[in-house]
Amino acid sequence: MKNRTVAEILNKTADLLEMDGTNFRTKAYRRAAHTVEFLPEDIKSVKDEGKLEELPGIGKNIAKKIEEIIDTGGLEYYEDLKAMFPVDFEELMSVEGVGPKKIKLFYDTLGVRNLKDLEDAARRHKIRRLKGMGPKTELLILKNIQFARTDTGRKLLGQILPLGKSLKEKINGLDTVFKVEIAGSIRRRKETVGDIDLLVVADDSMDVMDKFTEMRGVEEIISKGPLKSTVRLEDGFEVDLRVFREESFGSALVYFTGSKETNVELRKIAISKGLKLNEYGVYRDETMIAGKTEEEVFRALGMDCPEPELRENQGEVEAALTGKLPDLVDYHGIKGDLHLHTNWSDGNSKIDEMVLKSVGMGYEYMAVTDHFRSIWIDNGVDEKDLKKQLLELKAINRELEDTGVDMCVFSGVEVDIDDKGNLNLDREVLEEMDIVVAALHSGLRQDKNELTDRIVNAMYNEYVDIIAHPTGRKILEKTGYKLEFERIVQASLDTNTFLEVNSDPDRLDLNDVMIREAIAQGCKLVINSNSHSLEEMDHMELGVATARQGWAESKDITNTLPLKTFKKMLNLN
Ligand code: DGT
Ligand code: CA
Ligand code: CA
Repeated sequence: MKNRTVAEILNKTADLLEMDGTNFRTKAYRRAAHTVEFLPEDIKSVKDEGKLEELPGIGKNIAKKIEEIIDTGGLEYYEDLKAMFPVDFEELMSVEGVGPKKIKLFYDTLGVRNLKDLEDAARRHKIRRLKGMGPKTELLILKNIQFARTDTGRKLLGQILPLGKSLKEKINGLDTVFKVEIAGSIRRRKETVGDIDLLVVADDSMDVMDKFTEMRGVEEIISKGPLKSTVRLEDGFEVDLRVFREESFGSALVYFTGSKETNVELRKIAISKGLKLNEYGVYRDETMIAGKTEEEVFRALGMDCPEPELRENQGEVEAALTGKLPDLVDYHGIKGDLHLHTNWSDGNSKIDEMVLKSVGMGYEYMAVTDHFRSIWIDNGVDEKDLKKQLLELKAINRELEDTGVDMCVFSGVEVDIDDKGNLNLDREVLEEMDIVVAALHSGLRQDKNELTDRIVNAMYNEYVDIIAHPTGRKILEKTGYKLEFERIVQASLDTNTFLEVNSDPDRLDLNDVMIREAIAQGCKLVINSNSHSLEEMDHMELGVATARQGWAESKDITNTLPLKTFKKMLNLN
């Protein structure tokens, strides 16, 4: 047995002891764990020589425990402690900032047993009401939960959505298939996805299952039956495919779109109306009264049909019952991408290629916002480049006008916010730019207050229009920097600076929770792709999905405005 494994069990024992407050015993186990972990020789040979007690911090009692671990691979004392608290301790401990004491508090007061419970409690604002907690801790916990999910085999939505869509197309191409839809977390557009769920209506379900399980890219057939099959793809990703009769397709969609939590609420409503709801339909007594379409199912329950992005049991059920669902921003509602990098800086496409792509995407405008050179961005543009670029943009706009193409290309730049909150670019240059995007790229180890000050300071710069990727998070990689988000929101309102929803699949920043909070305060946002290539411009839909998850409507998103209104809003001419 490795020293590290022994140390780990000792540390976990210390964690459990710490739930009841740090006492000398906790400290003793921690010290012992440390000694074992950093011991140059093999702990087993020390034990065999009978010299455990000679090690620093290891007394008779802990020496016995170490012997037990080495001999049996486990520790009864640890198991006993674990049994006292029926919580998924390791899962909860994996959330940065959540330690034994908080776990005990959450369990005692809110009954939190696992990550899902913790997420629910935080989303329902139950954490902020606890002693010693507040809205900020709550928000931080939510952020860190996403991060903690790194090891759970979840993948980025941006990675899986294209795969899901191509599977859907493939299956749709089968002769015996009438209908196919993506369900599950992908349909809800959750930022990370556990597996792909597909629902099918088909003539001959066994034929569909044969073709599905024999598809190229399938590495392993996990299960195969006439109604449900599961396969693992070569990249390790699992796909569930289920076949339903057409009359049940709507209720199957409702059920397998989830979320589980929303389903629970829906079933309660069905029961309260004397109905039964399952994946096959809505029933009164034994008679099926709805099931073919989702709308029909929701109507039978006396409610409007919430968009899939809303189905996280975050108030959408009540809104659907009272006719108060939001009119979510449309996937085709974006009129222009305001954060684009070209080959003038670190992008790999030319301006005119990005212009063509924007036209193809149905935009009315776009902004070229190359990085301004700084110590952090050495392949950025400098003042001279920007002056030259302005001339090129003028020429491009003239040409677009001459050829009757309705596209306006705004000039712009993405500037660093330095460690004092200033921009490293002269006023005269900023003044020339239509769109100034500012962001933090460095000095991120400052404390929350300082980081917030820097962003707020940049917002008060009269030329700054947009704060890009405001929290700096990378999904599955790192939580964002710590910010006082209420102050950012307030400054956004006071200065009319837009917070960005960045569509980069790794970022999706702001996230759904912050979007909802910001728009509730009246903030205006923009959704940008932050592209460095033509392909990345297609990421816009991920940003829109995130905004929809944050209940954003068209009125909340400034770049849904048509060109004329948009220009007026930004004082551009
Ligand atoms: P994922 O795959 O972890 O990203 O998340 P989902 O939501 O896609 O979850 P998944 O694939 O386990 O199941 C798909 C949907 O099926 C889920 O959103 C709701 C429904 N569902 C699955 N199991 C249950 C269950 O035990 N109870 C209820 N009410 N619904 C379930
Ligand atoms: Ca799923
Ligand atoms: Ca599934």
